[in-house]
Amino acid sequence: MSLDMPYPDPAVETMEKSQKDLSQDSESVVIAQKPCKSRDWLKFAPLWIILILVATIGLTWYLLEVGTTPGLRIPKLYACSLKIVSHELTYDLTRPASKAFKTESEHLQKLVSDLVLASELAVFYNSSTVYAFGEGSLIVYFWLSLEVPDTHSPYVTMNSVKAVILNVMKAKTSIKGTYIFDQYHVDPSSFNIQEAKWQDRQLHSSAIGCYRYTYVRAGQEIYLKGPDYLYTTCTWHLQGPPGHLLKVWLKWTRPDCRDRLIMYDSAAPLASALITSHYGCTRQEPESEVLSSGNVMLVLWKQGMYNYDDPFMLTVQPLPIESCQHSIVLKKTLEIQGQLRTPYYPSYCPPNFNCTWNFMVPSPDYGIVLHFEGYKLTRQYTYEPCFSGLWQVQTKRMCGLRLLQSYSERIFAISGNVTVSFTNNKILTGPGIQASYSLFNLSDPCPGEFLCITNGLCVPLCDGVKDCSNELDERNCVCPAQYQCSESGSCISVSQVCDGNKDCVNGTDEENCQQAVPCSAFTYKCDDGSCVKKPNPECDSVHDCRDKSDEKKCDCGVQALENRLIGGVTSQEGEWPWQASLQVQGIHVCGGSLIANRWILSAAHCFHPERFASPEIWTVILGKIRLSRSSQKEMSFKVTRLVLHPFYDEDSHDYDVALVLLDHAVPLTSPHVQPVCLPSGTHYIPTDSICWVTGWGAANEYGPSVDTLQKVDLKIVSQDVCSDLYRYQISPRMFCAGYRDGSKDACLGDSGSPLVCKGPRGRWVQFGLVSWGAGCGIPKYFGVYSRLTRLVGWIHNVTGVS
Ligand SMILES: *[C@@H]1O[C@H](CO)[C@@H](O)[C@H](O)[C@H]1NC(C)=O
Ligand SMILES: *[C@@H]1O[C@H](CO)[C@@H](O)[C@H](O)[C@H]1NC(C)=O
Ligand SMILES: *[C@@H]1O[C@H](CO)[C@@H](O)[C@H](O)[C@H]1NC(C)=O
Ligand SMILES: *[C@@H]1O[C@H](CO)[C@@H](O)[C@H](O)[C@H]1NC(C)=O
Ligand SMILES: *[C@@H]1O[C@H](CO)[C@@H](O)[C@H](O)[C@H]1NC(C)=O
Ligand SMILES: *[C@@H]1O[C@H](CO)[C@@H](O)[C@H](O)[C@H]1NC(C)=O
Ligand SMILES: [Ca+2]
Ligand SMILES: [Ca+2]
Ligand SMILES: [Ca+2]
Repeated sequence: MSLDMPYPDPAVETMEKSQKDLSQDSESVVIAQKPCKSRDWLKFAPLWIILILVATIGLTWYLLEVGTTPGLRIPKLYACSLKIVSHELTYDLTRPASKAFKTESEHLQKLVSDLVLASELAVFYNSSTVYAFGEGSLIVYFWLSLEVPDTHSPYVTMNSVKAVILNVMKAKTSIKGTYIFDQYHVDPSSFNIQEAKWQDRQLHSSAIGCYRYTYVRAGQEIYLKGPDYLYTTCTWHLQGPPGHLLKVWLKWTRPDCRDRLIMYDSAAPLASALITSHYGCTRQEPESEVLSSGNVMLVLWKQGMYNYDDPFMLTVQPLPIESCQHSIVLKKTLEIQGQLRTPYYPSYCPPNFNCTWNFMVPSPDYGIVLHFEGYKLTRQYTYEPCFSGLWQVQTKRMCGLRLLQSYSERIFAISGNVTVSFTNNKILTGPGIQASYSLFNLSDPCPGEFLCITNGLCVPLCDGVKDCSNELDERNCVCPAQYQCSESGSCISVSQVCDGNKDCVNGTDEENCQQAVPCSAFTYKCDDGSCVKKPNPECDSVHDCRDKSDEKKCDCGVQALENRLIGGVTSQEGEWPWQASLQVQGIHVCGGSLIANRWILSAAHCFHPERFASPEIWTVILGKIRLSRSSQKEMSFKVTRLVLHPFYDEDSHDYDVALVLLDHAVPLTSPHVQPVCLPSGTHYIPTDSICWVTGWGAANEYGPSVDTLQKVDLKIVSQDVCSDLYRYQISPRMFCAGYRDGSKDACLGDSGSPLVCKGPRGRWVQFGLVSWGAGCGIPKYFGVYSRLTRLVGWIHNVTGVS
């Protein structure tokens, strides 16, 4: 299609040609003056001899200076800008096709060529081409093209070119400090030069037909008009006031497009100035805010599918460049005291910036912990460049790295004044970075827990789950996943603690059951932060916490059928009142569970395929037993929001949990629709406990579902056995359940369906949800479930319910 053709600019072409002629003239200025008519040569003998002499000297100089192999010439291209203080930007100058643009470009190209030709670079000069104008008072943007013999190429660098041209301007400045050429007064200090590639220039000219210039004043936010669909490429040249950077807000508005938006920290699409490139309509980042380092930015659009509507919204806003130097005086507390943030967080990191934080530590007993989500620091051993920022913590240099995990950097203070700095030398950036900071007790960094040295996090010690990647939290445990009697050192089951029977020799397992004790892997944390020794003290009608918080929020996990055990595999009405059917176009796709009056818990992988990612397509049905038939007890809901765990990893299935927000609150008046209980983070379920999984058995949307809600009892498998079977695929966020011989169909429950265990007083607690597994009924292969005790923190944070 002809629309794809690069925009032909006759002005630019002729200018380039004339500049080339000009440059050739200058290179061969001596040789070109050879006499034209040979028979007249005697007449001009003295002049001729002089000319020969001059030519010889010139040629010698040329060979010595320019190189012995004049054949190989390296093209060099720069994107430059200059500020013309004597002129103002006019509307016509923002339109490359206008006559004014053409006239002004020709004058200014002459200005540039004169500058270069008056410098040591004269022999290398090829052309200069004005490509844009900007405000302030008139900024001219131009390409400078040189051709340098390969022997000289290493010496002609961006910095040397800049210095040489600045010298010419400075040598000829007026009293006012400007360089004057005809009627133009140039501010030499404004000279800006960036390395460019030939492809950058081609890309730029391919978009020139759909070029828009926008100036945005301080305090203003401008909505940028969408692209012109007659073209396949458009550019927005954005400019703000000096001393400001630009923030571009981008929101993709359609589910189906493949448009691309590329942002540059320059006025031309220079690969070396690329800030970020966004593919359209992926749900990973429906909305983002991108910052430039200065007051110029270029946004380039490339068409995906043909659209009648804009698939995105764009605004631009200038923000004052803020200094990122902070002094923080820390208080004597172990609580979180604040956040370190990149400028204008949660905007993207600006290109080329640095931040410094000076912490005053109140006493040498403390260290500082910086806690990151989805980002970690790794030691920089050599001085290789860092791709996501360089950190300096006291004397240690570290590179930032984005990953789907949490991480804490623990700083052992050398003095009371700890300096942390962050530098982003790259142009290519990503989402802004923040870390919370707090103090930790140097002699007891993780009270009741284990300090995992590989990620700086405190993890449960000797609870049977290898939380730390070096597994040291489960090494050398005297009583792994058990309780150790203090008097004899012998091990008893955790469920025997505070159960009324003396199981340790002297009965220490029954002591201090009503008092606050140091926290550990199976103690329960009350709302006031104190810990009680009794495992799973919630909702057993005994006040175990001083603040009685263990007996609050007990309206959950109650079956409609009073503790009546029903045989078989088909469920009865009201047996699992939290069970949800998540449907798309009337077809059951995944299971879920009601956990609060507007929230359904399910698996992240249910929503991961692109076509299942938007909330609008989903319907949630509660109180359902038979898929084929609706009953009066059923309630149906639309979905307003899907929240996948931010660390969910499609390949490893790690963090396979999602929350579904219903369009209205569930009326909890019917015993057939009731929420299930969520476990506490230290909820204890012994290995070999029998728990239940429910569901309609659809393995995927095409897989067969059974009509009536099924139930199956399964054994909880120890984490070691599970890991042995699946090798390294089992993370601390997973556990196995099933039978060694595969006798029971462990894949009966559908993805996202709950695995529930019976707690005290017949209350059901959801311990897991169906995630993945090697296959159904295969001997020795268990089903793998998401371990909710490791995920409830996130669930509470998102739902605001605790
Ligand atoms: C020099 O300029 C001409 C056009 O004027 C262009 O065709 C040629 O490729 C340029 N050479 C380099 C190395 O940029
Ligand atoms: C940090 O940034 C400031 C300006 O924001 C600059 O003056 C300073 O030189 C930078 N320091 C480093 C170490 O890059
Ligand atoms: C802490 O140290 C930094 C540099 O190491 C220094 O700039 C700052 O003034 C110091 N602050 C105090 C309060 O001593
Ligand atoms: C640090 O922990 C030790 C050992 O638990 C304790 O004795 C000390 O009081 C704690 N110090 C602070 C400042 O909290
Ligand atoms: C356990 O009780 C016995 C007798 O009551 C006593 O002799 C022994 O010292 C006690 N052991 C501990 C560790 O308290
Ligand atoms: C929950 O939010 C709190 C406060 O914002 C934060 O400290 C904590 O790390 C979050 N927990 C999880 C699991 O996201
Ligand atoms: Ca552990
Ligand atoms: Ca006991
Ligand atoms: Ca209790």
